[in-house]
Amino acid sequence: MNALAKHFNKQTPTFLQCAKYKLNLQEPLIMGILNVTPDSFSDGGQFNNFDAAIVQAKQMLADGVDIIDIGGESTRPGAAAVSEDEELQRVVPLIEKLSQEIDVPISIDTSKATVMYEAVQAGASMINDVYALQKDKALQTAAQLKVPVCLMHMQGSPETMQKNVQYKNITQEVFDFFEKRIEACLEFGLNKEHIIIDPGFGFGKHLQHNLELLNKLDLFVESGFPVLAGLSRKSMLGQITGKDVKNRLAASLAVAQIALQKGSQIIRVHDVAESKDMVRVLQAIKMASTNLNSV
Ligand code: PT1
Repeated sequence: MNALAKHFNKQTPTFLQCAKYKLNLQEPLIMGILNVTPDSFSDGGQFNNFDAAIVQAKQMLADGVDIIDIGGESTRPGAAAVSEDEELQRVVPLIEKLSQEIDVPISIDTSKATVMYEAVQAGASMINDVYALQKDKALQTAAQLKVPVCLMHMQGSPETMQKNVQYKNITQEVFDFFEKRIEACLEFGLNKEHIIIDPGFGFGKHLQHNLELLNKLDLFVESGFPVLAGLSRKSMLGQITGKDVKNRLAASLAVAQIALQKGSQIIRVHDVAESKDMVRVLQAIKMASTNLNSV
């Protein structure tokens, strides 16, 4: 089953080095979502304004965020692509300002090589790519930038991905995809310790696919690559609960907790304060169980 066997790290690395920031992979990391797209799926573009984005980032920091993920192109189902210039204008000034003002790594959520490059020059220290570096020059650029990269699985493209969803064996296919992408990354000289994998919940997947991937997340963790899970407010939670996007906090916490219990190291969330409390509770329970074992 484990098609990633070839690339197995004996153990998941202990740290993730994001430029000057060293993140501890032994405890759950919270990646806070900062969208600067006017059509962002769950905040309705509330934070497309520069100053509001700074305020939101500072709030996330106060709430205990570990990484801030900045995206200038929406990738929710049905979203249209934006031009490179537009994306650059949305993210670069914000990253410049934030990286000076707050002491937390910034991740750039983009698939465009130029945006990756400019974002890292502006102060970002991680790349989050829903196309897993498959777009033009993305592999070369990421290798040159020497920052961690999250490789996400997607079937199709955001605009049409929910229209023709097809898998024979979703878990196997997502595994095979990672194997190929990791191989390509290593060929281009990316550091193995800079690779993070993400099954891409909601990206060309039906509810049953998303649930299978969540149930099998521990298999991905066993590959030895850190696993990121992005489930926050997604439509799969709406399908289960019947709630609209504004009322999916409890459902989001439930799935984020499952992802962490299955060993995933990073959760990508909108609600940082609430997620942080959930993480604190999990950590307290884990500590109590290790203490018990040692008596
Ligand atoms: C994700 C992710 C992402 N999700 C990573 N980056 C989005 N690494 C953007 C829905 O079904 O999971 N991992 N960047 C947002 N994309 C979606 C997809 C938003 C599906 C909503 C849905 O509602």
